[in-house]
Amino acid sequence: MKPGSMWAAGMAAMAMGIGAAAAWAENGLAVIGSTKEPGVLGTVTLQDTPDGVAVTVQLAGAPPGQHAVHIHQYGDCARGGEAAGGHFNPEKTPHGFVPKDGVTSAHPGDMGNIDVGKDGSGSLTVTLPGVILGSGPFSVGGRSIVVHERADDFSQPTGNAGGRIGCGVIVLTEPMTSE
Ligand SMILES: [Cu+2]
Repeated sequence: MKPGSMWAAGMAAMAMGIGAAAAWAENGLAVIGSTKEPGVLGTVTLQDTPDGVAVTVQLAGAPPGQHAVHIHQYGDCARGGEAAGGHFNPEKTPHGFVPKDGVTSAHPGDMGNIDVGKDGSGSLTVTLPGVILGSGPFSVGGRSIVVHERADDFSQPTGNAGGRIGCGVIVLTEPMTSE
């Protein structure tokens, strides 16, 4: 959708009396499951904001240390997470850290690392600028979130983060409203 038509859609929604933000600002959830048993469990909440997709990752049962978290191409966690394919990379950009590099110089789901403590739990809060859940070239709804065995060192092509220990598909959820 071109910026102009996005604006028009927003105005049309407002005219219909639907909350302007709720009309196209989607919410999402990914439930992270382990690729091995026993293993990592977690939830990822996602929300469209004017600044991009706001992401909160919460993990338990993970090996202590840093683990890369990325959005991968396909919404399929079969075969130990391999069915998720490679990094979602619509513009064939280098690997990076999208909060700093933007979608012109990083993959849209390059969200860096989560810090996991000795108790196996950790959280990561990050906003992915230029990314959207709903629709458009940088839309991530229906793709997957992969947690890797090692830290992302931001090297090419995918950050040298090793195997896939956790995976979850991003589904769109009912908007949270105050009504
Ligand atoms: Cu990855």
